[in-house]
Amino acid sequence: MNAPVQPVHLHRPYRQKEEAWSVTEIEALLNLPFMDLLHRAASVHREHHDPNRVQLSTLLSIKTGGCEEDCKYCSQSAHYDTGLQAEKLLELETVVAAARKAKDNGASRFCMGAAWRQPKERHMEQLTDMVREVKALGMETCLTAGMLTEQQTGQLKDAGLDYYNHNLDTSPEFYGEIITTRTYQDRLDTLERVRQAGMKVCSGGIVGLGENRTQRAGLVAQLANLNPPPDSVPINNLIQVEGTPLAGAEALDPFEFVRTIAVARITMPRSMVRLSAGREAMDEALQTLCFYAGANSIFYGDRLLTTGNPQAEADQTLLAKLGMRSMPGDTPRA
Ligand code: SAM
Ligand code: DTB
Ligand code: SF4
Repeated sequence: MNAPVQPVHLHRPYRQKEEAWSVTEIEALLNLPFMDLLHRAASVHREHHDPNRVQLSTLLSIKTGGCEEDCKYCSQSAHYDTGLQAEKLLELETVVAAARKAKDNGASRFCMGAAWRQPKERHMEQLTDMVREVKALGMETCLTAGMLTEQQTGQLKDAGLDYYNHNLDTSPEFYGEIITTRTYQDRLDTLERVRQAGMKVCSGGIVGLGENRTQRAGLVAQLANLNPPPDSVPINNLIQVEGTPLAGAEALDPFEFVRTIAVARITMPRSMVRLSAGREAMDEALQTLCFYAGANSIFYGDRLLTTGNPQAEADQTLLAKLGMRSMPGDTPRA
């Protein structure tokens, strides 16, 4: 009788990588048969996290639209006519009320997003007040507001900011096709300042921009080779916004999205991998595949920043069906 054929790669020990991941290695992972890739990702996930737990973050746009940057996917860029009404920075009370509601609904982290190239000096007091008051509710705090100076990271850290979100978005090679108003190095520099100030880094990317598989591997390599890798890694699937240059782009194959989650999990075993923008267009089965592939965090609440997200009740129903529970904060196993 013939012995069953065992694929060699499944028997290689899951290494605790110290050396850098190459783009070629990551692309080889992306090229694996789907079942092999998922099995490997799910195994890494179980080694480091409880696979039945998911972390819930709620987003609020605290300053909407009118952004100077030209990110081709974004509803909030002043470079494109998306019909979005620009708004000023929200009042403290409005933000705190939204955070309280998010907490009551079961979110553990409150993420505040501002459509800025970088915060101005005159905004810092309002921002730090928001961080302080949200933190006082007993929630984890996260902010995304563009590039930061060293002084600003210090101010935010002192106010109690736990996480700063600043995405690399795509690979260095493809980046220039999507954003021309700030460089990849600008983004890396902000992440370094966030880390130096002692805050946790939330950094991920966006797929479905027209990048190829090598370029998706390039994004994951950049993230995984940060030392240490980001604590949170949001993987966004492009939400096509009318009026942006990427409206009408060819949609990414859903299995390719799941593959991207899986390689993020394998290459960043201890990080929280967030199934981020684009969930509203995914059915329950596809989201479940993402969880199986190692996603263990979602944006929770009926809105992202300017676009929709699944209703909180629908998410609760899905999690209940899957026997998954929300977690109070980031609790990796090791
Ligand atoms: N202005 C800040 C910045 O870019 O650093 C923060 C807000 S920005 C909206 C945060 C991230 O959301 C982007 O880096 C991108 O990955 C994601 N994003 C923005 N628009 C999106 C869209 N239409 N579809 C999917 N993800 C999107
Ligand atoms: C991230 O990576 N995704 C979130 C959060 N960080 C700020 C934003 C998604 C935005 C989706 C488009 C919108 O709602 O405007
Ligand atoms: Fe501005 Fe952020 Fe949108 Fe880029 S992604 S246009 S920086 S709000």
